[in-house]
Amino acid sequence: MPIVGLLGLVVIAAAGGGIYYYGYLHPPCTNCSVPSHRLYFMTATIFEAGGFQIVNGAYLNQTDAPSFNPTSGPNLSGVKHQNYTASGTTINAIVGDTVTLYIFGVNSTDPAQVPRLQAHGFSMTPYVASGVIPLGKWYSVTFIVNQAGTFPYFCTITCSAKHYLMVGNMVVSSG
Ligand SMILES: [Cu+2]
Repeated sequence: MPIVGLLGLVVIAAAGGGIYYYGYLHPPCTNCSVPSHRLYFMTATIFEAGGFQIVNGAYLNQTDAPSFNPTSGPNLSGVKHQNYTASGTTINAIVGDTVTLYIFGVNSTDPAQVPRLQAHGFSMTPYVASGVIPLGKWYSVTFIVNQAGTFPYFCTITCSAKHYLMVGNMVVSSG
């Protein structure tokens, strides 16, 4: 791969004789044939109320990740990113991608939710051993995918009678 493919340079302004460059770690990804940093926005609630749901996806077009805190979630204001439609439960990526998941824990009103539930869990071998998604708050994790294949993820906390169905997949292609 030519070096410019790894470090895309965009001339932002040449006013006044000065030339300014903005360096991307990767070029902005429009069809994603090169590794990118993907953001996935998800919700987690008991299976009877929807289970894991992907709300949206985005390519991050800057080096720094959005600021994040568990109460307000990711802050995308001023962050260079490109949204793309993502839904269902399948996280898509290609080998070399950095993937950041933002998952909000939804406190279900469905009586199937076990009493006094505090959180859902998140595990996806080999990338996430044991995450905790508190109800009413955000959980985030970032990892780099380094092999093609299908990687199941699942909730690790017994949250309803159909807890075992609270699952999804990450499908990684070789690019
Ligand atoms: Cu759960």
